Amino acid sequence: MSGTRVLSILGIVVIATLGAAGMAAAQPIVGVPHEWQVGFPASYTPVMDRVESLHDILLVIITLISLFVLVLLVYAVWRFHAARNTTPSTTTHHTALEIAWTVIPILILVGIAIPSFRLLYYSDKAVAAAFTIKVTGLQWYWTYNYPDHGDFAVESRMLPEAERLKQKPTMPRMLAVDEEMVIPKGTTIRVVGTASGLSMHGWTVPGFGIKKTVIPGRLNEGWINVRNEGYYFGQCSQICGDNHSYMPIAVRVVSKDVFDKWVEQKKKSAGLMPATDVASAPTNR
Ligand SMILES: [Cu+2]
Repeated sequence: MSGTRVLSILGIVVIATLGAAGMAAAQPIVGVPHEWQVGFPASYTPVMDRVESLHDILLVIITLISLFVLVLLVYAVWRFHAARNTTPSTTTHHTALEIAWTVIPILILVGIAIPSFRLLYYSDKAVAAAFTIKVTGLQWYWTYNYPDHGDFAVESRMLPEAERLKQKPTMPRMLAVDEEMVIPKGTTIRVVGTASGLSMHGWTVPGFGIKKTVIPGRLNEGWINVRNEGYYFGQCSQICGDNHSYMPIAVRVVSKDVFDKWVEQKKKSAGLMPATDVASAPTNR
């Protein structure tokens, strides 16, 4: 093999390694709407998996009911047309039929309610959560507190278009924020939400299957466990006021190592000792 050939192969290897390292450092943009998208966004959490399965079951049930009603209507129009049915029936009551059309829909609704309530309670409370994040909706931005990591806070505001182009041009317009909520992948995280001020807000990330209305003076709970690293986006889903449409939700999911490093850095810049935990955190806050 000639010297130049070896050099060029080496060059390719170096470039490929650097490229891979660069890609590993930045998370891909995953949870965003796509053009011509129909139906649900892709699912990234166990809760959203179940939301999609429930939707699939319901779609079958409502399709069968709609087809059944359509067939009945078409049959009635054809069978009881004035020309075909010159002497109409004088029957006004049919007890068995009336019981059937009351009881069968009740059974269908109960059949739908059972998986629906099961899902509601599955998404409601985190089982064995690794830690908690407190989400606060303000007019008009979000703060994320990490009470199990010394209670530092992250303020998350939408980047105006000029700033986005300057700082984060690859991020989607109207969804990019100055600081994302950062979480580790594959970890169950309890999300408790409240609002400050007079407005309610809605902390909603469609791909996570979470939509928590956050209310001043109350704490609402949900949980997330995101499988893969990346950027995921959502929007406030309560009509909360003037700048309702300018308070996007951006979540950066990273590896556990990167998350730990990020936490250390946040603690330092918040003036917390690196070893601060819940037990030794200052109590005068
Ligand atoms: Cu809002």
